[in-house]
Amino acid sequence: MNVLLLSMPDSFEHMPTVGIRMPNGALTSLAGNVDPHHRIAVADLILVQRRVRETVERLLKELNPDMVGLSVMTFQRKTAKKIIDLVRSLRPGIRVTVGGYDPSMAVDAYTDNSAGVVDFIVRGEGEITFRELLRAHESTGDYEHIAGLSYRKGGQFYHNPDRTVNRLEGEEIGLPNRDARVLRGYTLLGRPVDVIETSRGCTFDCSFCSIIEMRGRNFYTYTFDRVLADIRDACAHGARAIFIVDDNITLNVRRFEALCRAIIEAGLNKIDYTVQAMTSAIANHGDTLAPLMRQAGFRYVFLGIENILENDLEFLRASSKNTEHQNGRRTGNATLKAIDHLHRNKMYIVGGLIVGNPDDTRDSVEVNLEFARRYVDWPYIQHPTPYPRTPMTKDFRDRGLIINENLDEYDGTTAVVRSKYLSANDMEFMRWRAERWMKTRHMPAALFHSPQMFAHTFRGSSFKSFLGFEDERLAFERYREIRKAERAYL
Ligand code: B12
Ligand code: SF4
Repeated sequence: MNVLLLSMPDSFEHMPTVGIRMPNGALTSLAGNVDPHHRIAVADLILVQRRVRETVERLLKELNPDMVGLSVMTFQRKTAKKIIDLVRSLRPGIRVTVGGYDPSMAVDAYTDNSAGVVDFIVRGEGEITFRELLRAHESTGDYEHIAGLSYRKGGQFYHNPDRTVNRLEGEEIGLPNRDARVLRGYTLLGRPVDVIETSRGCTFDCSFCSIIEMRGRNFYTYTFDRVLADIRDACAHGARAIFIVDDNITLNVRRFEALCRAIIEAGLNKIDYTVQAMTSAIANHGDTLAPLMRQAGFRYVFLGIENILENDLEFLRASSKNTEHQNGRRTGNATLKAIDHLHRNKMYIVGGLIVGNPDDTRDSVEVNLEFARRYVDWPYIQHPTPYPRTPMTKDFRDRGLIINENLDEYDGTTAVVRSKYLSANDMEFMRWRAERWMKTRHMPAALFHSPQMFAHTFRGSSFKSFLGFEDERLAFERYREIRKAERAYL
């Protein structure tokens, strides 16, 4: 069969495509795990953000796929529908499969056709389900035995039982197939970038995170041999920077340290690595872990600080992962210590913070912004966003604080919920105003590699607003209008 896999073109404020265009790891992993006789192509539409329609049309013509698969996050649902409509209008008989976080967490939106008319929904982990789906499709057409699959038959949808998450042991999930990519131009601030995985899952249950509903509380790891082979393959395909997409690699610190050693021993430490980390793991083990990370080539660490106020951390259910321990006793928030370890080992901190929780006031938002100003190198500040089936969504809904149901604005930097004391618009304005300047101050390197990032960061601003002759609210409103127009990808 000919199969075309697409990731959506939608990007969000902290990942502007002028400087950052990362591949979707799910699609190459699917491509690496179908039977070898299929002709499979992967197109990351983030690479052609302003040419989506032409690119999809061209690929349909050149590849003549029997099946198109889309990987969709919630804020991309509207774009996914437009792409599905386009594909169906050009090839009415084609089969459409969707997978990823949105189809898995909001199945109904795909069965009632509101997100486009689809034939198959792959819920949860996809490699084995998709392989079995293609097998069934070209043989019997019977789908009822395939765990994790929802399928349309005779105008009705059927939902098979969930698939148990894979333990990642042995060779059941093979390496990604990067040769399947048909578009070029991945970059992380001027360096060719790729993504790899070393583990899946997390045992925490932060209220804003989709992971627990997606796969339960568990943590499974790939062998180091497989991880090193994956890194080598990424390098052979041109990568000089690697983003490790693990949900929470710092859950097992001893393993992470051993992995750093393995990377060093294999001579794969000339690559710039980026990873997501918990503050507690870095704070509590930084003496040994941080120097090893540095030696292994880690350069950017996305730190899940979430919030520096204890009440907010409790609301986000993120207290324990942000707690420092000494001699087995809890000694307070781990963030500063983690930042210190990373900075002393010359790594940059991408500071993940969430502002705009139900009890937030102007002061509590400002305290967090001030913290980011002082301590993080690249701010990654978001507003709480009620993604399908997260515990936080229920909290916000029960309290009547969700003010915007427009899902394409659920990108993390648009405030779609208000607090008891602050409007969503005020919160977003505070974050937007503070964050632009933080980005310029801390990262001359980023602006050097991609000068367009400066223009992107300050879009909406004018000379008058820079000089203080114009109310910044006007620049903010212009920015929002530009952002709205950007969201129309086709
Ligand atoms: C790594 C990561 C990123 C990286 C992305 C790198 C990249 N290009 O892949 C970065 C940091 C850039 C990022 C950014 C964002 N992310 Co993110 N990210 C993740 C993370 C940690 C892992 C995703 C991953 O690659 N997993 C490994 C792959 C192999 O697994 P997978 O994606 O689940 O795919 C499997 C299945 O879902 C399925 N599948 C997926 N697609 C398809 C398609 C088909 C056809 C089929 C059959 C199956 C299938 O099969 C795959 C293999 O098993 C998750 C989860 C988490 N714990 O936080 C969040 C997560 C996916 N991100 C999320 C969000 C919201 C975002 C942002 C909007 C910012 C934000 N608010 O956090 C931006 C948007 C990015 C953009 N386009 O601009 C949300 C999505 C929630 C939702 N309901 O949509 C998640 C779940 C985190 C959360 N908040 O809960 N992210
Ligand atoms: S620690 Fe990270 S991956 Fe784990 S539940 Fe919290 S946000 Fe999600």
